[in-house]
Amino acid sequence: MKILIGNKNYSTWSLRPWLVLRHFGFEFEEEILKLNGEGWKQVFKERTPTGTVPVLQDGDLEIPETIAIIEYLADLRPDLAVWPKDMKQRARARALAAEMHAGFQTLRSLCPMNLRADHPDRIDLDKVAPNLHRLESALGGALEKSGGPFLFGEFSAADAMFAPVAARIRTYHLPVSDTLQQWIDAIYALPAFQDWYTAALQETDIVPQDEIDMMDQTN
Ligand SMILES: N[C@@H](CCC(=O)N[C@@H](CS)C(=O)NCC(=O)O)C(=O)O
Repeated sequence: MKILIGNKNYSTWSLRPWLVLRHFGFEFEEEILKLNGEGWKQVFKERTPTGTVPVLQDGDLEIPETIAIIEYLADLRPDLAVWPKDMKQRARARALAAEMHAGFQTLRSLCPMNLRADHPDRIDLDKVAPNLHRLESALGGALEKSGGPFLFGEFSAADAMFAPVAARIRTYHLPVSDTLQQWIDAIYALPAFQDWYTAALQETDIVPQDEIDMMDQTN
């Protein structure tokens, strides 16, 4: 099994299924397709079905969508709790994952993931307030019910889906409750996340569209 991913410093969609692969102990290879450099878009078009990463390759199967990759991994190993074992908890976890996939647009566009960076006081908090408010109720609510440290107790695909949010909150010093902060600390302490983060810190490529000093500020 092989996963094509983007630069670890920047690629939020790659981080999510990679965390599931690593945390749950799947055997896999990875290849980074850089989201920068001359002709990178052409490389993406040639190497991936949708012009985007991540892509999971398993024999003749090629899966280009994050949630579908995670579902495939959960199907491959039903003995692992990729999603929570309890059916109702699983439904809640999948709802959160779907909300992350489709929502939080302001946070995603104004606060690109940039693991190497530290950018306090750069974000207009009024603009991201509705997204932060929803994070507090969605993630905070799950954490209060489960008692933590992760959204449904043990680390699951729901946490993987929101891991880039943890990174954004940390990089841009966004204000969050203690409950959310403890979850962010738990994400950063997860060995699988640490592996990704350590590799991200060693990267030197710059993706201008994800650098707050270089990106289009007209949002
Ligand atoms: N819907 C896709 C989104 C994937 C995506 O947008 N990936 C970004 C990298 S984080 C990408 O490949 N961007 C290249 C481009 O937009 O040209 C998924 O869920 O996996």
